[in-house]
Amino acid sequence: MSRGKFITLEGGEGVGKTTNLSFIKDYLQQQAIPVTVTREPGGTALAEKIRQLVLDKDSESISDTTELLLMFAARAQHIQHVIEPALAQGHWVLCDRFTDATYAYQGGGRELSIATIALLEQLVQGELRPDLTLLLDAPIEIGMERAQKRSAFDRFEAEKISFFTRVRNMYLSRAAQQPDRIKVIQANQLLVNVQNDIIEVLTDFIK
Ligand code: T5A
Repeated sequence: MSRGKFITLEGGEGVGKTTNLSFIKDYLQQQAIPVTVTREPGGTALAEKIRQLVLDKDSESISDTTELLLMFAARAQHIQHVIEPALAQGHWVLCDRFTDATYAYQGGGRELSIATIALLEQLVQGELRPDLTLLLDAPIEIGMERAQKRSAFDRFEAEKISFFTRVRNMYLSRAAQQPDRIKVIQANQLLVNVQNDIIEVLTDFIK
């Protein structure tokens, strides 16, 4: 059995990752591809507990380094228990955020060392990297407006616009550096148009 492909969805707050995740799952399944859908931080019982800790805005203040290590602790658990077994079984893994989010939020947003993130990436992931990343990109105000309508802000969503500007810039600069893997999708359009753009990228990838 051949190993599955690893696809990640990335982008700022409220750009439509969760909405498009189920759309992509349905599309892949229509192509008779077995899919495992998951998310970060999270994806296992322990990693979901870590997610609650890092998203809770009423907890004690979390240092930037603690936040970074918690993201990779959750990821180590997720890779071992969900991602690697699914890929080995031939499933395509569709993941709502992965390590590009760490580069964007902890590297860009919190301005932590990129070299340190790269070191942790190597330690936790070994050779594992996404085969394809869909980066949903929209002006920050659009995403925040959508996120605000959906639910109360979590600890990240309560950050300032300057933080999200650094996050977005880091995502876009990674996409510019790795154009073969990271495909930018304009998320500031009608959902049907966003999904047409996604299908175009996926069709090309499946070929
Ligand atoms: N994080 C995560 C790190 O700091 N480091 C890391 O390493 C990782 C992995 C996780 C948080 O953790 C941080 C980043 C995050 O702050 P999350 O829940 O994954 O949080 O991320 P959020 O961005 O908060 O997820 P959201 O659910 O808010 O945003 P989505 O999933 O991008 O947006 P979605 O699909 O829920 O859509 C939001 C609303 O917009 C509507 C939807 O119907 C929904 O109501 N919508 C549209 N409306 C109009 N036109 C369109 N094209 C639309 N698309 C969606």
